[in-house]
Amino acid sequence: MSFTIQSAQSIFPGTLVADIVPTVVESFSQLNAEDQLALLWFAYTEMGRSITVAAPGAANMILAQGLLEQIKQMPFEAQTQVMYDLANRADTPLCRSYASFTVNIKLGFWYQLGEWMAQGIVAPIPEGYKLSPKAADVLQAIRNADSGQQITILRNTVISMGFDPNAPGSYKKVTEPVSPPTAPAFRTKVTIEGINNATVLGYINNMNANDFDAAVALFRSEGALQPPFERPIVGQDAIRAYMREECQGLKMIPERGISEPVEDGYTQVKVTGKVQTPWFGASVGMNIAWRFLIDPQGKIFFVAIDLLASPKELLNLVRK
Ligand code: 45D
Repeated sequence: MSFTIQSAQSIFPGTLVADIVPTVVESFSQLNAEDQLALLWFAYTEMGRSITVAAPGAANMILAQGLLEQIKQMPFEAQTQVMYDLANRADTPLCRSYASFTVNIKLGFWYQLGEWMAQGIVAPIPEGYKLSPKAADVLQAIRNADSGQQITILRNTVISMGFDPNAPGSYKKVTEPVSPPTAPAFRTKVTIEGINNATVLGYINNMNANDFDAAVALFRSEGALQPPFERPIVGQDAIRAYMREECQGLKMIPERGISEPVEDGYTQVKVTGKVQTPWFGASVGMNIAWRFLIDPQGKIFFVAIDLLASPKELLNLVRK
């Protein structure tokens, strides 16, 4: 038997992922636009009491500036309508522009609107707004999640807003400036308890150095990378485009792992640890597993990144 991307997806089947994320995102999507906006406002401001979100870099925000200025000039009613349209995925020019943004620009766009809502420049959530019982349940579910799960829920609700005329999964052009890789003298080298696989260590070290070309070169040409709750991204070019858009400034802090040979000269490796996003820095460490399948030539055939169900899962290195 030889591996396929599909069969590779089920290596280390005992890994418990944070199912709460897709469940809550799905319930959220069934709420009406008023409830959605109010709920996000409550969740975001409650979270902001314990963790701070970093302002996005100016270079990345140039693309959203036009839309933001346009919204800033509008009367409150029109501003509210724009936000409802985004949540309703209405087919408007503004919703189409929003959908063309990269993930970070979408987040930066809402970051700015949130700041302006707090300052009274953009229409706030009406004082005393009462969530429907269903929305209140969704908010409670978010409160019960850990901080890494909370920010993933927030992120995933924001990225699906707007109107995307393209087929889902069609790859958008890279529009953000890419920072140069860290100079060799300044690179960090991780150690992972139980792991000395050069490909795995090289992957993490290159990702931490923002060296996506070197990280991609570790993949087989038709290899795949599967982000949390997403389908695999297949092929070196698609993986590179994805990394430039979504992996800048990530800090990966692997802790421990297990490696074992499987059939046909392949090796499966599971590593657990934390990942920090530049949005929240060290104040949120997401509990993550990487499940690698390395081919006989030492190339990455497949790697899945999972958001773990609980911190206890960091110690789950069982093979089956
Ligand atoms: O609607 O090895 C208001 C990969 C109210 C790659 C609002 C990875 C109204 C390979 C509050 C204004 C990337 C997969 C809205 C590893 C309203 C690899 C605003 C993993 C919307 C390890 C809301 C990386 C706002 C990971 C401003 C796991 C919300 C990265 C802002 C995870 C939310 C990154 C923000 C995450 C969320 C980042 C900024 C989860 C950021 C989340």
